[in-house]
Amino acid sequence: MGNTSSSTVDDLQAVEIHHWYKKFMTECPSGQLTLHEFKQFFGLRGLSGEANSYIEQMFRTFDMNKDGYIDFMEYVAALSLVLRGKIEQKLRWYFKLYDVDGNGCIDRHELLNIIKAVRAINGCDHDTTPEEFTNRVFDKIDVNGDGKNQTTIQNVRCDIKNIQINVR
Ligand SMILES: [Ca+2]
Ligand SMILES: [Ca+2]
Repeated sequence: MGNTSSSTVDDLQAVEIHHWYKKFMTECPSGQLTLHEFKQFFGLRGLSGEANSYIEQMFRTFDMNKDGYIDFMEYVAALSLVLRGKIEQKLRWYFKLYDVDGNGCIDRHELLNIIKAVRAINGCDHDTTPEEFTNRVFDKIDVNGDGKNQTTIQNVRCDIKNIQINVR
């Protein structure tokens, strides 16, 4: 009954997951991605120190059970978050990614490092220096202007979309 009317969205996702699974198993036959393989997977070589630590931080946020590997389930969870996640979920993820020392606040220094890293990876020219850009973003998100040079997830919430677009 009604089994011929499967939803297009689900079909698409199944096809997509299959595609990603094939890619994953080709690049990583063991089914567990190490940090080194993770970098290869995304074609990242010869990164600067800042870019490297950004990638390592990203790896840690994907490795949800903290065993030092990204397995297929973690990989799919990460992909679906990046590709389809709701803004709130993405926000939490980005926040975790940016909050390198995990103290629940993003300070200016953490933000600067991320911006330097993203620029190093993207490798294109920008009108502003990373420092100028960081200050501009930070002044915008530090809405309570408490001068602590750090921001919490509440402050970032309203503006994360903007930041993502700008950083790219
Ligand atoms: Ca893991
Ligand atoms: Ca922090």
